[in-house]
Amino acid sequence: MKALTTLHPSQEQASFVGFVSGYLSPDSLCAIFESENSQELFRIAITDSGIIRVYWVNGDDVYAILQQEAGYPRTSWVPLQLSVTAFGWEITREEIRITVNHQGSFQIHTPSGNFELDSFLRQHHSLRCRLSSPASESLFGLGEKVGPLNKKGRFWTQWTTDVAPHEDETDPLYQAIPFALLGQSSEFRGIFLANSARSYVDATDTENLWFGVDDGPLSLYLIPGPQISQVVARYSALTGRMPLMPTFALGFQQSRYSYMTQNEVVEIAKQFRHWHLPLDVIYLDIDYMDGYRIFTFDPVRFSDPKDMISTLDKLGISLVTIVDPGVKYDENYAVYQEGHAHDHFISYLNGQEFLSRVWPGLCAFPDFAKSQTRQWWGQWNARWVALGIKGIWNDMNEPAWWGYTENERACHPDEEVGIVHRTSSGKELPHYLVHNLYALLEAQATFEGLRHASSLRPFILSRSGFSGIQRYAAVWTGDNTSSWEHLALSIPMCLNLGLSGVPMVGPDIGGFLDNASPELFARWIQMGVFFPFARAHTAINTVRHEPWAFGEDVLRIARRYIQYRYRLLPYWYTLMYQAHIDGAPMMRPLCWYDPSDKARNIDDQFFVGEDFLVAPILREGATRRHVVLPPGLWYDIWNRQWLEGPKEIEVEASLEQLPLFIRQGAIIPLAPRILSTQYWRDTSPWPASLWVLPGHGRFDLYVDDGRTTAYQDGSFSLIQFSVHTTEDSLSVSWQWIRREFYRDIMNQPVILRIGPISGTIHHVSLNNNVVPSSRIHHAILSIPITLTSDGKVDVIFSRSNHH
Ligand code: MIG
Repeated sequence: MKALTTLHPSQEQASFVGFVSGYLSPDSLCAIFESENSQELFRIAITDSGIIRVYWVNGDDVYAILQQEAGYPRTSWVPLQLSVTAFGWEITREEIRITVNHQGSFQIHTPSGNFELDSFLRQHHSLRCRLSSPASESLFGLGEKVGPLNKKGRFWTQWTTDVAPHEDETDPLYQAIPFALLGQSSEFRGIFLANSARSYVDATDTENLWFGVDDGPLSLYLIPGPQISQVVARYSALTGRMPLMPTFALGFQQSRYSYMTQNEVVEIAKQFRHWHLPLDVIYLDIDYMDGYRIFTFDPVRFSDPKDMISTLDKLGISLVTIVDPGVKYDENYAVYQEGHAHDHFISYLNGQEFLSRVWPGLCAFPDFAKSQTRQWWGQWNARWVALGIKGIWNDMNEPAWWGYTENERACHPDEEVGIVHRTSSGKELPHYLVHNLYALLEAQATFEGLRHASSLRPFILSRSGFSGIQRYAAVWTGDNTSSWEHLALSIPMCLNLGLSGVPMVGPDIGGFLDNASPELFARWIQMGVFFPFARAHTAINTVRHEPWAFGEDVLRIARRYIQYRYRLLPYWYTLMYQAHIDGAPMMRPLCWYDPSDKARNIDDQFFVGEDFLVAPILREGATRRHVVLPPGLWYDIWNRQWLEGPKEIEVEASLEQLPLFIRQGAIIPLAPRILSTQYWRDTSPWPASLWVLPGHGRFDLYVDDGRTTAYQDGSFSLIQFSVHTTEDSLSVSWQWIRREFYRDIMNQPVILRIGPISGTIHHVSLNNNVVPSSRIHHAILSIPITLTSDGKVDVIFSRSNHH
């Protein structure tokens, strides 16, 4: 068996002795370097969006095949100009200049970021190179990692692994996203290491980063900024952006390992309604199945799933079931029979089917590298969803396998080299080269199967993934612990996932392992409703995590915050649209707006969109905390006061209170009071109201049908709202930017709530209609307006006093 080694600085072997020759292909420069014992081929190319690719081929070009299979959006490459300079060869394309020197180093200058790469080294099959990065730069991204927001100072591995994070130590975890975002003040740049074998970013030397792969090509995409948002936009254009999910994905979700009977599930649903708790989704964990056979229900405990599903539907609750990739090795089981008969499973090189234990006992594993297998899997999922199930939860997809017998230890990367995948063209790929792609390809298979079967948007939740997982799935961060450390850890983890192109993320609210205390659960749910994906979940044999499980006080707190989440759903939905359009995460670090040294290291506060600054309580017993207010004017929702940043303050926060600040000039669309996203469409306009905070600001509200893919054909609307405030006047205006979908918002009054209005404001106008001064006497001014079908806007002054 081949040893997979990771180069260590002390083991440096061959380095390049000189540049030999180069030639231009239509879209790239091929440079040939001479190393001690071989010639090495590099390709350099530039995309039309200004991303530079440095590609060092190692052996077979398997990765090209993989990228096709993984279906990244196509990038077009632009022709280069080549000229010889005194020092080496220089490639240019408009303002981008790349200098390749004799020692095999690259200097790349772009108007929005520079890269210096050198020390291209090889040992056996592993390749590495060095990027210079001043110690003062921060390192973000890298997907799902423990530790603080800034990832400098440590060695990070990308190898999808089923392991629960232990405090601040465990690496790697479930996701492998080899994307680094580097920079400081107003200069950020990104590097995507496009390789699905084990790879690493070594940031232990703070002046340099090493990028390395165990096998396959060293394929680096250098992504200029200069702003964080621009790097993320470019990176997400390269690896794909999230489609819109059904609105229930933004609702509150409840899970447990496991709800054991359908009566229990229905009971949980009724309890939510009994306690007036909004809820959109209930999850079925592995015990719903018949002997852990996927795509089956236990015939006794879940004897009438259709009845259960229709009861849930009536309560506005969607059912999502777990689907693990392991197919039980059982010759009387249809999924296994079909998979076996049609060669859908991973096998050894000699063709023998690979079997390993997971929950069902011995299992075979679909080979998602093959398009026929993806289609087959997609069809099983589509048939399953046709029962009325609303989404698929993919767990154990690193993939997790526990060995052949009880005594055998779990597989180690080194032991996975004997297993091969086969692409549709019949090409054999050793598993270790594609390991990190398993969950991505599974999600792709599921997504495409569901898309094919219906015009409803698929909902998939995945534990594992690789760069691009956002195109198919939301991600939860796996088996965290019910501890204060893990509560705090989930902020930088989810922020960095967002910066790594994955906007729809969240942890298990309350923590998975161990028992949450009432106080921890209250603090967690307060914070958790401000994460893009908000689901409470907990492990077998732990205290329950339904909101009423911790007594009345916690129930009241949970209800209040879940309700708040639901009021903000139109805001969240517009954020999801922004993520879809330009890759912007919904949950953002402070440095997204303020790249100062100070803000770059803050990871116990975060933004939701541009307007909400959340500063959760993260310590046991704490009823106050330190808050860093960024530049600007902030409205403290508890004290109802305006605070001016930049400034550091201490705030009080009883168990009921989550410190929350709203930006001046924010325009926040609000939903009516609803218990499920399934309800509002039929009963009230969307949004029901807009809260306008005095100041200067703009918000482009996005509206569509919330559940089908019609938006992809242009069936959506955008309405631009803006507010402008002077010492004594305030004006709000709005206009349609696009009006292709309006059923829910047209001709129904929407309440504008403007305020708090200071005493100095005497003139208020709405789309140039002056509000009679007799009406401007409330701290919050409420005025119903209608957005009419002809695209104009009417202000209704005749209806009075909505407070
Ligand atoms: O080996 O399906 O992370 O959310 O409840 C554990 C049972 C398997 C791990 C998932 C967790 C889920 C659990 N699963």
